[in-house]
Amino acid sequence: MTIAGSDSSAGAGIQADLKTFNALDVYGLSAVTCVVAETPGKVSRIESIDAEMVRAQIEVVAKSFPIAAMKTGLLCSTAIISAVARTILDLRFQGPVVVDPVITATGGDPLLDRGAIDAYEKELFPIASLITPNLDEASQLLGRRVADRASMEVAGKELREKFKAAVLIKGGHLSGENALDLLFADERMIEFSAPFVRDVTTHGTGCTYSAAITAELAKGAALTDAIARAKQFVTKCISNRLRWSGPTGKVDALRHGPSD
Ligand code: PXL
Repeated sequence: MTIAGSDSSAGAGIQADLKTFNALDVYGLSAVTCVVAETPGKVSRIESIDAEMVRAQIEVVAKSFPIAAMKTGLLCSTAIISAVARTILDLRFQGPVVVDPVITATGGDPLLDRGAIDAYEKELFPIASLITPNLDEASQLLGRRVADRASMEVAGKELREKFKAAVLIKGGHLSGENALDLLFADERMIEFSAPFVRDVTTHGTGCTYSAAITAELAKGAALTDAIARAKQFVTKCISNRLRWSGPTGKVDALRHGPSD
């Protein structure tokens, strides 16, 4: 199940999550938190769904379906973050919960207010199995710049200890030729690396990556296997990207194709 926002351009958000679930052969359920009117580089408007309505979507599907794993994406407001955390607790959900702390869009537009970060830290991270910040999100969570491998290592350990969850820090194109991510779990640090694909507008990679991890966990994979497979999947979605020439120039989208 994904609990996330709707992206009208369909490369990120619940659309990316559901396409990813489908490509990886798991049935996707969804609870919508907000509706975002946007194109890949620019958010033009966001409207939040009432927090009680978010709770209602999660509760009603949990009554009928055996949910194997959950992920959260854009939660939009402090009230929704709290409602999602409380609902998951009230359901006594026992499966993996992947929290992708979406704070800004790929184009840099803010998607969350500052108070919301507190709600993440106090309510949602403590019930997460895995938290997946990118460099920007890790910097905002720690209040200092996380921008190289050394600072990723310190940040990952600190976040893991603070929230008692596994933490995957996504380094993006930090290391030049490779996209490097570091997992901090069970007192260990594990590297995941894949060739960095250039010249693609990569809107939605974070959503796709965390959705793919969630799908693999739902199928029963161990955390490190789930991340390794998800990274391969997201790299493939980027290399196989779609491209059109639209009214305002070129527009790219991830191809959430089948895994092989
Ligand atoms: O990529 C972050 C993101 C997540 N969720 C929704 C979005 C975006 C980015 O634009 O629209 C719904």
